[in-house]
Amino acid sequence: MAETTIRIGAQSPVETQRDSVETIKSLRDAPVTEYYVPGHRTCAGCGPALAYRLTALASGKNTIFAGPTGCMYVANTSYLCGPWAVPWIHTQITNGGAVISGIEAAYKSLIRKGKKKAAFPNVIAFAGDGGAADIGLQALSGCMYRGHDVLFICYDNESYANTGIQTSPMTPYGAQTTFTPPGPVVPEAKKQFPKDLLKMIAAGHPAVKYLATASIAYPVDLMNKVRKALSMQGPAFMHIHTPCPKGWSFEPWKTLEIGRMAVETGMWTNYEIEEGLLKVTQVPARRKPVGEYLKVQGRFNHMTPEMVQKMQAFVDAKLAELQIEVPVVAS
Ligand SMILES: Cc1ncc(C[n+]2csc(CCOP(=O)(O)OP(=O)(O)O)c2C)c(N)n1
Ligand code: SF4
Ligand SMILES: [Mg+2]
Repeated sequence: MAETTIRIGAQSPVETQRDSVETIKSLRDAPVTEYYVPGHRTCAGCGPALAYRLTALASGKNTIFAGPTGCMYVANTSYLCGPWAVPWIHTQITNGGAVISGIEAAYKSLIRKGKKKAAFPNVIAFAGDGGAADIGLQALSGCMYRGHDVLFICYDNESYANTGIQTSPMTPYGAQTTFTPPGPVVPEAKKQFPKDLLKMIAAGHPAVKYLATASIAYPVDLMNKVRKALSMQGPAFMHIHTPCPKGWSFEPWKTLEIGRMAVETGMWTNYEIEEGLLKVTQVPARRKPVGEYLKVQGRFNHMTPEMVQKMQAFVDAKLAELQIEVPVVAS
């Protein structure tokens, strides 16, 4: 009987270290070649579309995107047409993490066998909060746990936007969605506070060496974090705050202003965790009360002073956990 050899476990390593990329010092210094180009059908002022554009600018030509179902698939594509000037694949909303795992493993295998001479690519999943924190969480967790050399990005518009603005685990307390209308039974609309997705990934996935939050209102910081995530070997995770004018009910020209206000009020904090060390990357000189952020968005327009106070207490506790001690001062 002929002998069969089956190799189990570690195979010869494949060099996946990418060329080092320079830190971007200011927007003037940012790359100019676009890989997410005009022609899509997202709403005017769409925060997720801006996050995509900035991510693609930072990651450059040697990138493959996987897009779980959501606005960043549906509103970006029409028949045989999409805004990506790099390879892109649609995945089910459930399985962005599984698809990027497969792409990464296939490239490693082809390179190992000498069938692919090209440099190892940046493999990025660009999933909504539903596709990352809820329906797609299992595949995300599996991908991060196995240690694939990929970047998984959750663009957070705080709802299942594409199907009509339904609540997701990332929808803030107090927000109206089509599944959480305020009324006599549930006056606060959404009753729960959101999941802490980054903390979940950080706590339970030892292979992940780099995690970061970012905001489209701080584009240089966002692009540098994408580059840093891609320069690491192994899985990286980013959570990006992406205001959505349609779902949050604000005028489309206020997207950046809303993004900035989220950071200034403490509703969002930009930080990174590298090899277990947490560093806050934007500490506002003074904090605005959360009410200033809430009152400019129609989704919160039913909130009573007591509900706003409950939100303030939640934000204060979160910032205390991050050791941010900045006093709240009304403008
Ligand atoms: C298994 C499954 N359930 C439900 C849907 C319907 N669906 C398509 S897009 C979408 C919303 C996705 O929300 P999110 O991931 O947050 O992305 P967004 O639309 O907000 O950009 C839903 C529920 C689906 N395609 N597949
Ligand atoms: S609903 Fe929101 S996320 Fe979707 S395309 Fe419009 S602005 Fe963008
Ligand atoms: Mg969403």
